[in-house]
Amino acid sequence: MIRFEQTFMNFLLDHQEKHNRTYHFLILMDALISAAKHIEHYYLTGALKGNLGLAGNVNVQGEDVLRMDQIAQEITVHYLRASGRVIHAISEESEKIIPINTEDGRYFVYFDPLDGSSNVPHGLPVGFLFGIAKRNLEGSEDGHLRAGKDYIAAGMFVIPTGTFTLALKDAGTWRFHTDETMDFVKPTRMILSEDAQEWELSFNPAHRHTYAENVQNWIEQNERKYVFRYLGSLAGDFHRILSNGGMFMYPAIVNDPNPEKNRPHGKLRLMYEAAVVAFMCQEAGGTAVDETGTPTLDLQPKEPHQRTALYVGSKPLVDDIARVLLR
Ligand code: FDP
Repeated sequence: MIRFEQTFMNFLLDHQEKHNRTYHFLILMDALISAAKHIEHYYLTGALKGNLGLAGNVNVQGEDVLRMDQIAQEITVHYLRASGRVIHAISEESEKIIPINTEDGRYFVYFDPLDGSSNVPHGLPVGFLFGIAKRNLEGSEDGHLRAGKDYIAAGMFVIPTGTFTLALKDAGTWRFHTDETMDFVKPTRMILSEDAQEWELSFNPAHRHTYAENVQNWIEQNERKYVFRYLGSLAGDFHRILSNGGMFMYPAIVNDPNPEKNRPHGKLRLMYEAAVVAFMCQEAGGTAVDETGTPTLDLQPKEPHQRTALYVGSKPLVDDIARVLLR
């Protein structure tokens, strides 16, 4: 007998019916999945086609734009537009908010179509991260800058591993794998491990002496208790934390010998990186805070590309470092 797994679309249909929801969200998710598959295909064959090199211009954060970033951006905007369900989108690759279907759209989408750019020239894992908020259907709407606690869903594709993780508000974080037909199948509920022996710590050790002193001290006192892993791609590193528990952190950089390199507000982008993983983490039983110990999901963005420091993972670990940060 052939064993068939439940497909993502059947899973989502069940979810929507159970909660008496519309089909619009399914159409949006179908668009995001089509985009991710399209990007994954380009990424897998990119080295061959010369798509993984530098494109020669810079993005809004002043970083080199890889051709693959531009391709991923174009693909995603195409599918979001075709879905007809999106009002505005905010993307790492576009300085301005991208108007899509401003009259009839239902959702705001915040995304980074290719996160972890240092992995791109090597064809190693990168992420496609997204958060979704819903239009306020009654009254006026000014909501394109939503805090993470107002997202209805957030997820990530780790490209090119064929994995997809989606968190649904108050309904858990679920992981799917690609089957032989390239469908995402086999929903597996992700709950952060409570077994501290499995926990991992993830941060860029090259920066550790540039962190605030209280953070450096915390690392010194705690690092030997856990396994250390760092891939340099938020989606990939967080993927491991969701499976094994522990904590990913990208603290504020405040003690760089070259003060120009300091990043007192952190490096990661709030709307399409930090809030996305914080949302997935919360639905899996974990939590996330910024450099002041404030929950990441409570941070109200003031501008689309706002940065934040991030500590995300198992609740006891994040709570422990939050106590130090609050001092
Ligand atoms: P990258 O700059 O390589 O695109 O979004 C930023 C991000 O990647 C994250 O994916 C990753 O966790 C982090 O930055 C890596 O930064 P460092 O190179 O400073 O470690």
